[in-house]
Amino acid sequence: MLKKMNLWKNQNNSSSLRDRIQQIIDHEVPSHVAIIMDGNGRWAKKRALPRVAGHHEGMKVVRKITKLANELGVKTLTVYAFSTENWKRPKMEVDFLMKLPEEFLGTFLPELIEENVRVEMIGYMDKLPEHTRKAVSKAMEDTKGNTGLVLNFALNYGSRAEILDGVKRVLADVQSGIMDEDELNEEVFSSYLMTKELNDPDLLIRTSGEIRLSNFMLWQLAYSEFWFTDVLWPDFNEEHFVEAIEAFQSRQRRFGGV
Ligand code: V0D
Repeated sequence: MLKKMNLWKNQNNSSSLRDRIQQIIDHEVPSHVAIIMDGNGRWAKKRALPRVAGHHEGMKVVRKITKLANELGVKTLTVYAFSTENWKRPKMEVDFLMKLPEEFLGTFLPELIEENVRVEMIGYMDKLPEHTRKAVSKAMEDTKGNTGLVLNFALNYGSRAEILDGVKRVLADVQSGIMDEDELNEEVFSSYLMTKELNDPDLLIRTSGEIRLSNFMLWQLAYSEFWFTDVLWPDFNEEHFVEAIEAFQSRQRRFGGV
């Protein structure tokens, strides 16, 4: 797998990317990596291109990073593709974004299946246009038996709404007698969230220089390592991902128990 990748060799005496990847694999790889993919609009603006050109370029980066994450042995990769706030954008931009899942899957689904990737999603799916929902549902269906990386798209996701909905469902279950109030603890509450099937992220990456969570996985990121970069998402590449994982591993070595 590794030799098929385009891993340029360094001219200087620093480790080649391939060596760094091997080093990573030999250590504790974060099981769940979450990414806030920011900076697509800024990338386009810098090039005097329409914002949607940045989104389109960003889509190709999702594919590249999925492939690398799978090869590193990451179990779950969550990518924040569309927030509940993003509806405020111009209609033509939203319409373009809503076609990206179809384009992404039309191009890459066969490769994802080939690589044993399972597609999942979190977010308020019912609010998405029918064509988007159908594409994502088909991808989930076609990959449901796969046992490699879980590629989890956060689509129309918002963390506060997720938590409130969880609270409401807990209340309903207590009122109907399905659950006793005393049974409620952190683990039980986690099972009322959209991420119930997933471990909490070990590592959060955010691109484009913003140092905030923007309503992303507020509950789930309580103990995660954070890694921020000024690199814009369309410019994010394998080396940046490797750098983030290396930073995670060196923090684990310095501060991690045992
Ligand atoms: C734009 C950068 C892939 C962030 C990445 C609907 C914003 C490119 C998907 C995708 C988006 C989603 C589900 C799926 C397959 C692919 C995607 C959206 C935006 C919003 F099953 N990229 N991508 N979805 N962008």
